[in-house]
Amino acid sequence: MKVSHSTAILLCAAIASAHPASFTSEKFQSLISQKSLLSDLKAFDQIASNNNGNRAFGEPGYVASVNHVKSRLDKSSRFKSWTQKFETPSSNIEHLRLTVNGKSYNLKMPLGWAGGEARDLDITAPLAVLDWGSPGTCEHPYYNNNTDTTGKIVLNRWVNCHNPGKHSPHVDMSSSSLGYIFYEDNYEPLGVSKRSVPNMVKREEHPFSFIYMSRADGIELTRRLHAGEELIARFQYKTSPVKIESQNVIAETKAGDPNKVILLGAHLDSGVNSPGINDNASGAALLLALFDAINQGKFKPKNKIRFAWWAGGQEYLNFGSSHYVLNLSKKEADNILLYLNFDMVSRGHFGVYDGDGSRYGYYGYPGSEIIEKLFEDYFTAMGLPVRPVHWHGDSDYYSFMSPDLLIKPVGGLHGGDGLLDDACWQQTCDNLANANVTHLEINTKAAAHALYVLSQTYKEVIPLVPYNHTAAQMAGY
Ligand SMILES: *[C@@H]1O[C@H](CO)[C@@H](O)[C@H](O)[C@H]1NC(C)=O
Ligand SMILES: *[C@@H]1O[C@H](CO)[C@@H](O)[C@H](O)[C@H]1NC(C)=O
Ligand SMILES: *[C@@H]1O[C@H](CO)[C@@H](O)[C@H](O)[C@H]1NC(C)=O
Ligand SMILES: *[C@@H]1O[C@H](CO)[C@@H](O)[C@H](O)[C@H]1NC(C)=O
Ligand SMILES: CC(=O)N[C@H]1CO[C@H](CO)[C@@H](O)[C@@H]1O
Repeated sequence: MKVSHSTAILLCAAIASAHPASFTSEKFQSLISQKSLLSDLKAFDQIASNNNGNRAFGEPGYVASVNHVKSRLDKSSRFKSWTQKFETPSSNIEHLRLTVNGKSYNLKMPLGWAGGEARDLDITAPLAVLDWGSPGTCEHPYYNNNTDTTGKIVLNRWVNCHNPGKHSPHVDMSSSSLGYIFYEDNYEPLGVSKRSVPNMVKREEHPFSFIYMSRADGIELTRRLHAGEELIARFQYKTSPVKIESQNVIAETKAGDPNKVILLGAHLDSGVNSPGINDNASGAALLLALFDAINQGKFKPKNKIRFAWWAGGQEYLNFGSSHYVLNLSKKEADNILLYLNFDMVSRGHFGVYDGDGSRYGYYGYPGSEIIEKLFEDYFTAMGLPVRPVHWHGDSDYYSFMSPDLLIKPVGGLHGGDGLLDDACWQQTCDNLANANVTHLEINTKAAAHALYVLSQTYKEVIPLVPYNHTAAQMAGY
């Protein structure tokens, strides 16, 4: 951590002068109740059970989650709350089929890969397998240079390094193959989605890519190809464009300076095959517990506090938060002091975003290091081990630290990466039993402490950053 002495002194002075001695961070934290956290987690778990086992973006379980949050906020006289509706281009997958020498194989389409436009493919071509020679290692990735993939449908085994999504060998996708079907050496893909949304992958290079088959099928076909068998594959894929309607839920304190807003957010949706209790009902419940604590009226924030439950987490490219940011007026954007994000906070590590970049070299806007230190000091004082968290760009903070969107001090908590830290990540077992409410309570109290301090500070401590509207417009949402 790199925080100058002068900053630290300023921070203490600002806090001391801003709040009456009678109401302390400890008092605010004592208003956080494990009961509130547990009852919200139970509600989200029940919502998933009642809605095909998920609370995913564009699905009925998400709508029910929105309604739950709204019902929690509605009665408050201390908060103003509203929803922000928006539409996202998406596509329905009508069919996705592979037959090889007449036998059909199941394919899976990870969420986010299909794109939002109409597609209708029916391709018959020889099947080839990328020959990696000896297996690549995570430390020494290498390229496939040996297979002629021209005019072929290519089967590609990906070496899974630490967790799904992190693959070692670099696929040379510039070849003139017709498309790629993947399987992974040590895990099964997480299931098929019926819908998908546009993403950053340039699909123009190949008619299709990022479609998975099961490991067993992939191994079987690879063995046959290596044995010299000639395999003819037919790939059929049809999608039609649709628009997904969704909404963010937002609540802000009536009290506090409207020109200095502290924004806290968590994505409210789950993955497509999961109740999403740790990911990320935990973050949603953390915000609701803070809302409850403030709603008791004992705590008078100096800066305005705004909570956001975002539609569309990482799987949907943070659509909810990026829509929110791109829809802000210049004044609204300028008034945001900082953003705190909470993602997967009911188990795993006490993970604090690496605001100053001292661990991973990628840092947030000035002020982010102060937020990191606040959280770190809190956990350290409690004798709890802190783990700095990399800014992978895979959660809603991205919209608040990206030069193309909004550049604000950012921070928050995140318990760990994917399956490495949560064996139930994005799966059906990410249910109530996957959450550790004691862990969540500790994280919520840490958030209460940070919020208490930050909502009392002056702009000398956390600078107000003028928002550059031109830059945001140029991002072309
Ligand atoms: C294989 O291809 C990669 C990427 O095009 C290149 O960097 C590498 O040097 C090639 N290796 C060999 C042995 O040709
Ligand atoms: C935000 O969206 C709403 C509704 O779509 C629209 O009325 C408003 O003008 C937008 N504001 C900005 C600043 O884009
Ligand atoms: C729950 O979390 C607390 C705090 O991190 C930890 O001490 C406890 O061991 C956890 N319980 C289980 C069953 O993992
Ligand atoms: C705002 O962003 C645009 C585009 O990046 C840039 O040209 C301009 O200089 C910026 N304005 C200010 C005041 O920083
Ligand atoms: C459903 C969803 O979008 N989950 C995301 C939660 O956040 C982590 C990292 O912050 C992502 O890896 C998950 O995909």
